[in-house]
Formats: sequence, structure tokens, C-alpha cells
Amino acid sequence: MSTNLLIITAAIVGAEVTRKDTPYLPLTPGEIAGEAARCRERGASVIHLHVRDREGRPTQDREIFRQAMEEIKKRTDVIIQASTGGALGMTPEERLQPVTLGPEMASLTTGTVNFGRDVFYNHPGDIETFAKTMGEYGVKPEIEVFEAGMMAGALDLVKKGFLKEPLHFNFVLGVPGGLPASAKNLLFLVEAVPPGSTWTVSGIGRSQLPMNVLGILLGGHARTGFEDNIYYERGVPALGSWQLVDRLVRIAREMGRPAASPDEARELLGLKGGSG
Ligand code: KMH
Ligand code: ZN
Repeated sequence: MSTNLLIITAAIVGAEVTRKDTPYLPLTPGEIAGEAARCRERGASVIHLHVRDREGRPTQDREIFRQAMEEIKKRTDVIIQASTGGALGMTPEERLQPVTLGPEMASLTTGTVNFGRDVFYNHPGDIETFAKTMGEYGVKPEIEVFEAGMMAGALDLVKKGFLKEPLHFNFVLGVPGGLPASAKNLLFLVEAVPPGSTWTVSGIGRSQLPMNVLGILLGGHARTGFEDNIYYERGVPALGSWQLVDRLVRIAREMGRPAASPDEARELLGLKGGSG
């Protein structure tokens, strides 16, 4: 398999974006699955999944996750990566629920960070419980790094036996209160990635596309979608996360990084495949 393949993750829902921000945000399990399939058709191989309740509010409810995952699996073969970040203020127990459904992947934030005027709180004991539970359910963590200390947090989990290498990181740059989206910051993080581990990059708002392009250039992978940015260009809302995926695939192809299929991404990420 060619090693220049690019894993594109589509973060299609998120927890903070609302229908007031964009009318194109998918909310119900059916809408989410439709958007996941459109992103897959365009070249995404991983869906970073959040779900919403009937009122459109973020929830980590196991049953809603189960429905969304079932709908996605009916329509497409994409890798499902369930969020355990959920929304600010949720309890660790609430956040961990989707892991018990055995998705192929789940997100794992390895530290606490200011998040705008709020705090995305992750107690070391809870992080260990999340990592341990993912191990028990055979779920591959994607380590979400919002600030530099989270890198050390992840490596410490390896030392303590809660995580096994190779790891997979997502550098989320540009959250107000977290590490700003700059080339220098991305390079700093990339240099700390252990040999054999993989990484992807997400940029918030206007930094999404430049960070993605830089990630492609540096040999990493890229995450796009409404969770991080709802605009196609300044003042122009994207019609869906699929449109952002579509553009990234075109750019990446020109840069010699064709999009990986879900099965190719499974191989690159060391997933057993199939189940979740
Ligand atoms: N909604 C953010 C507070 C994750 O999915 O793991 C956290 C988040 C990270 O979205
Ligand atoms: Zn998320």
C-alpha cells in the first residue's frame, strides 16, 4: 500500500455549532448518516462523531449514538470515531457512554484546557479511566491535543500502561485558550510524535484550511468539517462538511497525497476493521 495516502477525517456535527450558525448542520441520526455518506463519497475515511438530542442539543446518550452509528453503517463503510469530549460541562460518565458501543475509534483528550471563556476539564484519573475503557472495548483512541502539555500527558499514559503505541494524535489548533494555529506550533508538536505513530491536524475557523494544507505537506493527515469551521471562504457558508472534504481532496491530490479509502485508513491506523 502506498504510504503517501491521506486520511481525511470529517468532523460533521461537533458540540458547539447550532442551526442558527448554519442551516446545513446535520442533527438527527438520519441526517448525520446522510452527511457521513456524502463525506465518504468525496474522500473522507473517518467520521468524528458527536450526536444531538431531539432539541438539537449536544448529548452523549448511548441510545442516540447507537442509532447514529447504525444509520451510518447502513449507508457507508467509513470508520466511526465517537467523541468522548462531548460538550463542556458534561460529566466523565456521560462522556464515556459511546465507547461501550465498541466504535472502531474514539477521541481521548489528555489534559485540561481553557476553551473560550469556559474550561474543557479532564482530570488525570478520568483520562486514565477513558483510556482503560477504550482498551477493554478494543477501541483505538485518537489523542486530542489542544495544547502542548497534552503531548506529555499522552506519553505518560503509555509509560503507565494505559495506552499502547503506535498512537494516533489529532492536533487541534486555534481554540481560544488553547495552542494557536501556527506553523511553528504544529512543527513543535509533530517533532514530539513517537516514531511509528500517526497524526492529523485540525484548525479552528479560518485556520482550518491552512493547517490542513500544512499537515498534508508535512506528511500528516487532516481533519475538516463543521465542528471546526462552517465557512467555505470568508463570509460564505459551506453547504456541508462534504464541500470542505471535496476541496481538501482536490488540493491533496495535486500535492501528491491521494485520499485513503476507509480500508486503507484502517491499515494505516492499525485497526482490526469491521466491528464498530
Ligand atoms: N466539544 C469540545 C469541548 C472531542 O470530541 O473529543 C470537545 C471535543 C473533543 O469536541
Ligand atoms: Zn469533537
